[in-house]
Amino acid sequence: MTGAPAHVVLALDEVFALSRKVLLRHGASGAHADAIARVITQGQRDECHSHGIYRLLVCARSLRSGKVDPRAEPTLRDIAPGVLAVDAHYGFSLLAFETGLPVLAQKARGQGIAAMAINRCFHFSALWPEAEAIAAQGLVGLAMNPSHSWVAPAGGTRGVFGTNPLAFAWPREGTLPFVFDFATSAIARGDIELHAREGKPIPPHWALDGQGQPTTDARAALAGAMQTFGGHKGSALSAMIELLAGVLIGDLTSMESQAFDQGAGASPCHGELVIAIDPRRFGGGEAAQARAERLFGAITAQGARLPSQRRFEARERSERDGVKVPRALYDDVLKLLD
Ligand code: NDP
Ligand code: PYC
Repeated sequence: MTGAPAHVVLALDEVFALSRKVLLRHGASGAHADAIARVITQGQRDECHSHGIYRLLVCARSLRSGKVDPRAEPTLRDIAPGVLAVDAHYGFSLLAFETGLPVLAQKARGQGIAAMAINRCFHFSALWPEAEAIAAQGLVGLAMNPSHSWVAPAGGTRGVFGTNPLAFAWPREGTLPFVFDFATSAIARGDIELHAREGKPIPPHWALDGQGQPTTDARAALAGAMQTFGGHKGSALSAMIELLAGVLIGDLTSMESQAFDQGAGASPCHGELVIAIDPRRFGGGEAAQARAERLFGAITAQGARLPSQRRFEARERSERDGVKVPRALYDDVLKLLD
């Protein structure tokens, strides 16, 4: 007996239109709905499943919590020749990023390097779309942010750090940039949530249960504490992100963001630090691009892959064939329109 197909296939413009409709239905302004729908479509397109269509459920929950201002208009503040702050005014982060990017790029070109602090934003998205947007301007990009204190420090058992992503992009001539973007936890929390939704076990190094023991049960992991990647190394990087994208920019750490949520279950509210570097203004000179290409060539020549290669292949496939969305997830998203 054949049942309903396990997946639905959507064209990218259908993903965008559906996302936009859900967001508008939950009160987002047109500008926020556009900025969010663009990034959710990019996530699904690149098969970044933890940050694709699934995020519509998270955004809707955040909007229903009443914590997010769905119509907030970001404002810019010029802090120094190389420093810009964008106040999201408790709206989602993506419109704030889009608003600040042209000024950040202009400052980076003028100064060689510039930093943008995004403050008071609700944050749910992957960072590679932002790193790629910086690289598309011919600039090197770095982005990082805290989240909620779900992650235990190496050697500990209780949450202190967020899943704290770190993204980097290096522009390349005539081809897609070199990009990596990873949580400093062993895996993004969104992936554990997807395992929990689908009733699938997780690898034991991802998280500890409530008794501080490694667990393969996704629900026990969500109730316990996640682990950092690479033990003490991920732990130190995660602490750095709390300091740079929390304390330094005058915004919340992951522990403070968790407290701010007061159990509402909204996306974390905190800041983000974005850095742009103009490679033409440093000492690498004309040879820099060719030398970078030699480095990438030495990686791929031995059969290793560059980070983002999987995503870029997925992108090509999705642009051609559309994206596959699990039927249960699609149905849950449609329910958001009821
Ligand atoms: P992954 O572990 O899936 O991937 C991390 C990076 O490593 C990617 O750039 C990936 O490229 C690359 N990579 C994976 N395998 C290899 C390999 N064999 N060789 C070379 N490179 C490889 O990501 P995470 O689960 O850590 O994070 C997923 C997303 O979650 C990120 O986009 C992040 O921004 C987001 N996130 C957002 C948070 C927030 O607060 N907003 C919090 C935490 C995470 P590829 O994609 O091509 O596989
Ligand atoms: O997947 O860890 C995660 C995450 C946190 C906030 C947004 N995504």
